[in-house]
Order: sequence, then C-alpha cells, then structure tokens
Amino acid sequence: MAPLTLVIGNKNYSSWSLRAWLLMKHVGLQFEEIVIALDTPETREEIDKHGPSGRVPVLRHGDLRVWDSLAICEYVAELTGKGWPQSREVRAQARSVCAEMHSGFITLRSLWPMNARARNRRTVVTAALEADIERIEEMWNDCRARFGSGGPWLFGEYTIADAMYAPVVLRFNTYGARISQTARWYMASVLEDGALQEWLQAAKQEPSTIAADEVG
Ligand SMILES: N[C@@H](CCC(=O)N[C@@H](CS)C(=O)NCC(=O)O)C(=O)O
Repeated sequence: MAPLTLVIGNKNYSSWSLRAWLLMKHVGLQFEEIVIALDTPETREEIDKHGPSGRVPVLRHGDLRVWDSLAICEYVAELTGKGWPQSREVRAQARSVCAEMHSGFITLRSLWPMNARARNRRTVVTAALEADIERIEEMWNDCRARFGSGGPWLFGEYTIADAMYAPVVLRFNTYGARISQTARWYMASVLEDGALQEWLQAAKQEPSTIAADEVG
C-alpha cells in the first residue's frame, strides 16, 4: 500500500484534524503527519501544497487527496474495514450522530473553541450554548444505553462517532460543561484514551497560541 500522510493543523486548536488523526490511530494505520501552523501569513500557502479547500485535515495516499475530516474517516473505514458498527441499522445511527456533529453545533463550536491544553476556562453559557450541550449529552446517553454494552465507546467498540466527538469532550473539559454523571463517564473514557493522551502531550509542547481561540 502507498504510504499515508495526514496533513493537520496545530494540535492544540485544530479540532477537525483531531478527528481524522484519532481514527487513524485507533484503526492501527501507520502514517506520516505534517503539522501546519494555523493563523499565520504562510498558512494558506502551506495548506495549498496538499489540498484544494484551503483547510486541514488532508489525507494523502499516493496521488489521492482526501480533504474534509468526515471524508477522511470514511476513506479510512473503507481501507481498513474498521470504524463503523457491523449492523446496518446501528451503522445508520452512528452515521446520523456523525452527520449531526459535522453539520451542526455551530454555537458550541464558536463560543467554546477547542483549546486542548487549557483548563478552568469559563464563559457565559447562553441559551443556545446550553441547548447544544443538552443535545450532545442526550445523544451520548442514548448511544451508550442502546448500543454501548460491548465497550466504553458510544457504540461499544471504537467508531468514527467517538473520533467525531473527541473535540467536544475537550471543549467540555476546558470550559467546565455541566453534564450528567453518565455523560461524564463517557468523557472519562475519551480523556483516558492512549491516542488522545498522545495528542494532548504534543499539544502541550506547541509553542504557538492563536489569540482568537484563547477564550474564557
Ligand atoms: N469541514 C472541514 C473543516 C476543516 C476546517 O475548518 N479546518 C480548519 C482548522 S481546524 C482550517 O483548516 N482552517 C484554515 C485556517 O485556519 O486558515 C473538515 O471537516 O475537515
């Protein structure tokens, strides 16, 4: 197989990059990573060397370029046969959960930017933010209750859904989301995960900061 290269942004801030990177670690793919510093005068030029959208992550596989975190996760699932639940019905639920994340939660994403190494940040929790948090909590609890018996993840085994929500767990951790005990157990599984820990260690070492994402 041709070598895989994943092009990502700063580990401290790039929530979309984290999704693809985590999934690739969990399915056991070997890959090289290229980290591009976001929010610099050279960012666009550097990203343009790898993909057409001006955004990261981008997965390079031989001549193929796959951009967009969910498209990368889908490609990885096709390459490896891992990442989605086996049952068609459950897979449809997992895809719904991922799509809801990919196309929604705009308030959460804008008011609580991912800042992996930051702790004890606090902001005003608006009604719209509260609604996003409540919906995510409801979704996690529903997945865990209906599909989670085979392991600690949303669908038991690790799936793309867990990779998609890992940045949300980091946001909740940074800004102190008030959520139920069951949702906190799921958060604990994500935070203790070895691959996520590896990412967090690297995020801590990054020297740069992005002022717009230093909130609270
Ligand atoms: N829908 C895209 C969004 C990717 C995205 O917005 N990436 C941000 C970084 S997390 C980016 O590349 N920003 C470009 C920049 O900051 O110049 C995906 O899922 O991959």
